[in-house]
Amino acid sequence: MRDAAPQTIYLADYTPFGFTVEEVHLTFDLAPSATRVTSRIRFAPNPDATDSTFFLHGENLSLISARIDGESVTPTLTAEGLTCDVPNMPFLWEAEVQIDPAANTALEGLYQSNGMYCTQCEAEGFRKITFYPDRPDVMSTFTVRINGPHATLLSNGNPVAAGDGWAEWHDPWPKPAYLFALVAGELVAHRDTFTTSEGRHVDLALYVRPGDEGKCAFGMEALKASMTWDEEVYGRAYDLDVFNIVAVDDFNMGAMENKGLNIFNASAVLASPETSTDMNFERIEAIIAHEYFHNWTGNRITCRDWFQLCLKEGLTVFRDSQFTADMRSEPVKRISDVIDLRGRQFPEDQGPLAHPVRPESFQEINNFYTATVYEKGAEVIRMLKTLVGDDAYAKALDLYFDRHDGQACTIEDWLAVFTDATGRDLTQFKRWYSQAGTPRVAVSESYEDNTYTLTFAQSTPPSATTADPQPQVIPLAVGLLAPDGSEAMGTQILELTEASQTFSFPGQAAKPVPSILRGFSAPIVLDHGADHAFLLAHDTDPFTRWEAARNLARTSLMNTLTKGTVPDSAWLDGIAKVLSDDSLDPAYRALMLGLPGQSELAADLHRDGHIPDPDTIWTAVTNLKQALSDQMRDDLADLYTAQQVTAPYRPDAAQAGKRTLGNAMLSLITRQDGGDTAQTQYDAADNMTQQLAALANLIRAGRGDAALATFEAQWKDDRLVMDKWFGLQVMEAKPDDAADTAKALTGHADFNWKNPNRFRATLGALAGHHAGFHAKDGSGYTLLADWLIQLDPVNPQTTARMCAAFQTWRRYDAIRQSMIGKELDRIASTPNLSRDTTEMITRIREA
Ligand code: B3K
Ligand code: ZN
Repeated sequence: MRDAAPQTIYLADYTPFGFTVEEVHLTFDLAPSATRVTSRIRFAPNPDATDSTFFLHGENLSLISARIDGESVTPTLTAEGLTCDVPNMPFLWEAEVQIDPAANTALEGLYQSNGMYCTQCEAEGFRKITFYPDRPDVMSTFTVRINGPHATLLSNGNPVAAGDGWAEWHDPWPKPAYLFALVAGELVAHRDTFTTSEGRHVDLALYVRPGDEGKCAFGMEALKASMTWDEEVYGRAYDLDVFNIVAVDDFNMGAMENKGLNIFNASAVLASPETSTDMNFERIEAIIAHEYFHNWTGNRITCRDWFQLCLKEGLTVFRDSQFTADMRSEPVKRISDVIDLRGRQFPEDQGPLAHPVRPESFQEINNFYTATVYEKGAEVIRMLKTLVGDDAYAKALDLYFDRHDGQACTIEDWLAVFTDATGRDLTQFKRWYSQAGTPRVAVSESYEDNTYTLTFAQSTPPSATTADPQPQVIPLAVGLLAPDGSEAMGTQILELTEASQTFSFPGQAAKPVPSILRGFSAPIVLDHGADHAFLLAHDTDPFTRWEAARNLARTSLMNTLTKGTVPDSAWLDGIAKVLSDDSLDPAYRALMLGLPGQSELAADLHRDGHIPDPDTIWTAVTNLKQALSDQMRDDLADLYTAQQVTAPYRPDAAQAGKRTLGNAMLSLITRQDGGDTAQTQYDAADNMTQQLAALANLIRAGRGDAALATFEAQWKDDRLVMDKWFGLQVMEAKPDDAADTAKALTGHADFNWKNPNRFRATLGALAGHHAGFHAKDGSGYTLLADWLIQLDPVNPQTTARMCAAFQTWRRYDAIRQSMIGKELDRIASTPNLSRDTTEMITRIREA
């Protein structure tokens, strides 16, 4: 169905709704193509509002009847909702609508997935269920009755009563409509219980389709660990008698924090050693924690309007990263987050889709669930904590929960608790919420009369939404190392506030080596020609030590790409030493080995005034890996053997770290033995981490066909594993074959393109294969555009999200730009293109 005409919404235009909602009663009579939704809603005039227009959102609804205080009324209907004359006093609104969950392929509102009913309402999906003021600042209690012939009938809150073919739920906590949820189907429950620090007994259940019972235990343990952690670290206890999670096969993103009834993409909750990799386990643990943590940061305290999305998302990402750091390894988590930030957020901040952490306008809010809002939003909170200190952060958070529980808030409210708790003026700091773009900080140094001096110059390039960026408050964690490698000055936080600032460190007997941006204390790009080899050998901060290795690798690659030089021995020697250092955590050593992403190298080349060539980048990276493999040839087998785990599989950090390093060694070994060791590992593997890594190596070595066939035969009935099979073939394809491989896979009988996981596994993998997507003949661009055009009318959200693959197009040569430009034009001129995709393509084309 055609979306309503695109309209730009502005933060500056916010006004409160003219009515408050006292309570909501909903009755669902479920039928696949004709579900009836009856609503009884008590409204009252809102004394805080100036506009008393009674407008209820509603999309794709057939209105059967409407009544006010029992009298039939005839509202005025538009494509976006309805208006109606209402009394100037409290009144009861009743409406009956009919909807078609079976035809809802957009997976927003009430839809069916493999015969099961489920909902996704954030951000604006509730209006596809019934007429309602579908905005986060309208909060109410909900009572829900579900009538349907299903074994499982779930909604938010606590169960009230149930009988044959019906169930009633009541959620006592006022909530916005975006947190509404309903699930109905023939599901099985994996149950447990939890007693909160306040003595509340909570029944926990993870609902899955029959056959998936064996994949629930890990998710349940992660849930209990999250509940405990939030009590211990943030003093936040759970507040209902039940907490339910449901796994759904067709879902547009990872998961959703609906009050008391979290709905998860099956891939973000189901896990077993045979079917899930260590990375899957870690991701699942983090997403379960994230959704659970939303109960306080998002649900109890929600957003006034969608511009404030980072209020809940930035904070909740920050909290889940703290949780993972506590559960696993803090440095490994920090480094992984930085890799992710540079891979996903920096391109956004530095391209046509740049927007502030708190955007000021949008057409389709679903397009703003971005790495900037989430991950940079979390970085901003991390900086705030660094600036005020741990104790003041805890005090400010307590104040936030005390002051705003039950409210719909803004970033101003959030910053005010920090100011009130610490006395600190955050006026300049607030620029992190209003300015887009990644600040660059250039470093220069001098040393005279035993005084060492560092000068920092910050600047942020202008971007699509921020024409004239002003200096930011940048906390720089800095340490100094003496020439013998010992620490001359422990970590200090320097606060940059000016465009250029100098800091002096007297009493230095010899010129020290600075270690700057320890712990990645701010989301910036640091321009610093430091002695990276020295820092790699001696730095005491795990992040900057890792960064030193990264910088050596980057320098080697950039020299190869711009000057044609061979791989640099500084990196090769430094890494060889680190790899053999058994005192270092294997997971950390594996991270040391990683190279900058190929897209990241393209961005660096572009910034330095070169035109990046994806094939050349691919070759340079491949040659560097080969050089390391050659240099370490004699040690690889021992290093590999030392990482083999003989104990039964556990997805914990210690075992996972060994497997990560072991598999990093395997890929170096494959460059020597052509895949013999990989074949042995494949044949012996009893868990997915080992099986999948071996398969990847076999494909890379050009001998993957047999293993791919046995893998398919073994796993053809497991959707989540088959997603890996689809994705891996594209990821591991040679650049010239990637588009063909993806194209062939889209012809496979199991390529269900309407399933977002399968679509992303295949075409998302192509978009992520730098040299493959940017293949010279344009085949990658055309294939992706063909599929985006096909998917758009079916699922605009997933389509729009994948358009971001084109956001970096202005970096490349004229021929590639012209080919991408044509594909963007082709998408843009598709009749009836969704609002979501139209907005994304328009922004990308304006670059
Ligand atoms: N809040 C949801 C995301 C909703 C996305 C809507 N397009 C998941 C999360 O961030 O926890
Ligand atoms: Zn979230």
